[in-house]
Amino acid sequence: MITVDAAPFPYAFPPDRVALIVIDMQRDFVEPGGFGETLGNDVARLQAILPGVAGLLKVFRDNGWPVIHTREGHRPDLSDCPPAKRLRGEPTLRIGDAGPMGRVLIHGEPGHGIVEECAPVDGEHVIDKPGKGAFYATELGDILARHGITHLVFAGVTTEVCVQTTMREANDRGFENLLIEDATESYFAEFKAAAMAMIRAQGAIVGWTAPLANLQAAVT
Ligand code: TIU
Repeated sequence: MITVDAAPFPYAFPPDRVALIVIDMQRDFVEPGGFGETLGNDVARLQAILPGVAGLLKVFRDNGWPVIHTREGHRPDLSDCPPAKRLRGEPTLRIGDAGPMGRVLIHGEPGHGIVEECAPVDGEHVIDKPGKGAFYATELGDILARHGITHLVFAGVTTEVCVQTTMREANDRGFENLLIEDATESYFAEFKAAAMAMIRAQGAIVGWTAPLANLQAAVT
């Protein structure tokens, strides 16, 4: 077992049963002109974690541990996008509308792609998901079972939406979850802090959190 100094108490994982899940590091969330900005958010906040996510990817790649990337998005005909999702609120552009990075949150459009700093490499899984959680309507559960994974390390955006939803889905499926604090971000500083507090409250009710440096120290 490898033990990481984490909150609310140390996180131990078997190195042959751990995988990294990087949630939705897409141009649509991180760059101006995409889905995140259409919802009224300042996307610049999210760019601060690019070195953290890259550093975390390096830890997993150097050790040969599985890496899974997710992308939130929909088919070009929107058949997998519930009207309730597309019509909610008053965004400047709706899902499927043409924007500066192509059609918003649609498979294959420039905005749907993962940012260069976190781009998948050969052998890594890329999961396309229509929802906020990465288990809903995807092959993620099957992939993890095939690899014999029991422990999941999480990164990506946004902390309280797709990251927290996926961690809760994973927790209910029996996975032990660690969120890397400087490899996740929200459009709202207070929501990131609250989500991390909720995850580790009540004796790690959803999982653990730790800075990247603590994981790096544990694996060297
Ligand atoms: N809006 C927001 O904070 N997030 C999302 O819509 N998706 C993800 O978190 N990926």
